[in-house]
Amino acid sequence: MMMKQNGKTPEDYMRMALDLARKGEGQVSPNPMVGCVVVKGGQVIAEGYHQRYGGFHAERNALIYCGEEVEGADLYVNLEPCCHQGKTPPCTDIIIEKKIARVYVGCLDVNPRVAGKGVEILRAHGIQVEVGILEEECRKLNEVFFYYMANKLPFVAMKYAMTLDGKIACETGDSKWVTGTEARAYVQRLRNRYRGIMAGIGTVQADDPLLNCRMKNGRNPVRILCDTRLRIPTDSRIVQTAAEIETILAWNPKAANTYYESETYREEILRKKGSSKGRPESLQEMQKFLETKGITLLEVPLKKEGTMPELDLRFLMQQLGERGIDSILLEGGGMLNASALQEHVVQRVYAFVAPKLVAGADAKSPVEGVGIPRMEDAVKLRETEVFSFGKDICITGRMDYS
Ligand code: AOF
Ligand code: ZN
Repeated sequence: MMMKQNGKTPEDYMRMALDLARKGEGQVSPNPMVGCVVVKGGQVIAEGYHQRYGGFHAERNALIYCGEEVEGADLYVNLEPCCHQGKTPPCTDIIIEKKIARVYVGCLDVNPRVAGKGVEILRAHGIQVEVGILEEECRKLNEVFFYYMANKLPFVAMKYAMTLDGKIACETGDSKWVTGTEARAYVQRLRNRYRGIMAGIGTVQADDPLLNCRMKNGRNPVRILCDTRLRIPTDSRIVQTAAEIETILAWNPKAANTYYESETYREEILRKKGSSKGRPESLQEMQKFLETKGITLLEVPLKKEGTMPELDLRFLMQQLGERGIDSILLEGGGMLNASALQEHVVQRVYAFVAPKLVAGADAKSPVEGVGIPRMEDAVKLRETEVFSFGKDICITGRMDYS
């Protein structure tokens, strides 16, 4: 497509590349979102983006059908062109082959197979390369990719919605809805963007959520539930839909065994027998039941033992990272959120705030657990931003644990 683009700066073209890159949101994980714009004589003569995991990279998508007309053109790309043979051939090859004169790079890659070598190769072939156009925006767009590449751990974003007086539900437990439709639509977009979604078993028991993505053309995140003692209701919507939506249950066999052998559990089964038939009585039966429903059981050691056992979330994150889960939207209750914060597994917060108050000392707040004693030692956010969604606002920022 030919477009008149006179009078534009490198930043303007990089912004176009970023807009193209965003079209891959939710489709490319754990690869980065990358967009590419090719400009000659003040006109955009080609463009492309990374459309899906395993597919061609942005640069190749932009250049593949170009002929001699691209000779001497400028190329804008938000991430350093790769120089390795991966699932697709190196992007540096096609840039050299098509005789591009100048390459404007948003930010360098951190993938050790690339990391500066892409730029080096282009320069060695006489191509002029400029690095750092809108660098901050480019790094931010792929914050998940950079974090996962460097740490092999999922990038976790804690998301919650609260009233102006800091409650996520009324004293009665009623919570539908704290925020309005616009804010909730944005949460659906986050569910599409993040590879996994995490909640605690308390949330499943209280709300029976689906934790899916209801955005048009959206993709369901992998559902990850922290269920130390395997207490998930067998008739919950999560269990009933596990055949269609990938579901991982993180649990601890020892804690579960103690629970299944306890009086409490026996009583619970007896009490429920009439209404909810078929709940397996033994732990082994329960494991088998969940597996036949399509749920993956992931054994995790305990961080805390006792009557309220807690999973080692750092261990869990390592396991999830190894399974290719690069990002997780944490929609936990107060306890899970507190543990995640204390174990420093959270990298970003999305706090939605609705301009209303419900009061009540017993009304739940977003992060509970044991608090930090001194205000001075509060976990702080950096690079904070505020967005409006209808009457609600969203405050977001990166955690600063230093
Ligand atoms: C992408 N899309 O547009 C660019 C990427 O798994 P592969 O073989 O497709 O290679 C992925 C790596 O390629 C990725 O980690 C990043 O370093 C580099 N650039 N990747 O998926 C793109 N330009
Ligand atoms: Zn590439």
